[in-house]
Amino acid sequence: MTRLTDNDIVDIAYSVISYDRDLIKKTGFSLGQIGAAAAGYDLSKNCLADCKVAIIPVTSGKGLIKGFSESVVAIVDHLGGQSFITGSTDVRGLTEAYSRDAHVVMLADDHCFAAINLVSRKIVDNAAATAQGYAVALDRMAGSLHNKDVLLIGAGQVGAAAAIALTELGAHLVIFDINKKKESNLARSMESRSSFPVRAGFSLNEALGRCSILFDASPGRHFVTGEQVDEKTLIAAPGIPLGLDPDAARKVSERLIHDPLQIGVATMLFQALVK
Ligand code: PYL
Repeated sequence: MTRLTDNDIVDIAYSVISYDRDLIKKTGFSLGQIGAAAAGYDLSKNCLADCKVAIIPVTSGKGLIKGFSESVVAIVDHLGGQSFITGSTDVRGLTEAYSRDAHVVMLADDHCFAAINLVSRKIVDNAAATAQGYAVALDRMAGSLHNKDVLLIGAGQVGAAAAIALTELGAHLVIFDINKKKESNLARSMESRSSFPVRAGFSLNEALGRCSILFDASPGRHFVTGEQVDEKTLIAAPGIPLGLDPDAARKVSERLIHDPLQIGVATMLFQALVK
């Protein structure tokens, strides 16, 4: 998982409303609707208003990321939750969350970003939640992924979770990773889950030539060029940094879903609340 920089998240807190408007324009669905759908959470039956969420800053490893906790608060509050950042960090912050009757805690070190429901004991991991939320967003943007070829780039933690989520949405997977062993391992592991052959073993250029619907779960920067995308390209790109080079990003901008935290945090919140 690539560690975010303060620059990656600098504008989240003040732009979450315009971000959501843009997401609705691209997919027809809001951040809340996408996160709830990915979690199987019925927005009509529940409300987040009485859900207190404590965000606990964690100083371990490379330490705090400036704006990280504030960004998570902005996303949770935009969705209707009541969130606060604990005054203390780390363990004392956890005791504070309990003493302030938090329902859910959210905290991240350099290896794991988790949401934990203190009542139901449900544990949610950001990597899997991000993959599931982005798969739903791509499905909505494509009108449906059922029986459509989707190129999944990246066979790591997010890619592996995305492979399952995309397959469950009916996508026909083509899998690419620069590490061919990881690529073939993921393809093989997906065979039993998919009613359609899972394809792999292509060069990136061949794979991009076969699919117009892309899911970029890789940490690679700018490896997809403007010549490799066109007016039919749809891309969901949870990977940080963005895999599209500036020319490709410009060409696909209206059909590109890419954010550093929003969809992952929204999906985590709703998944933490579902039994
Ligand atoms: C959760 C993000 C998504 C992509 N990479 C993950 C990352 O940057 N993880 C590190 C988060 C560290 C947060 C720091 C703080 O400010 O509490 N411990």
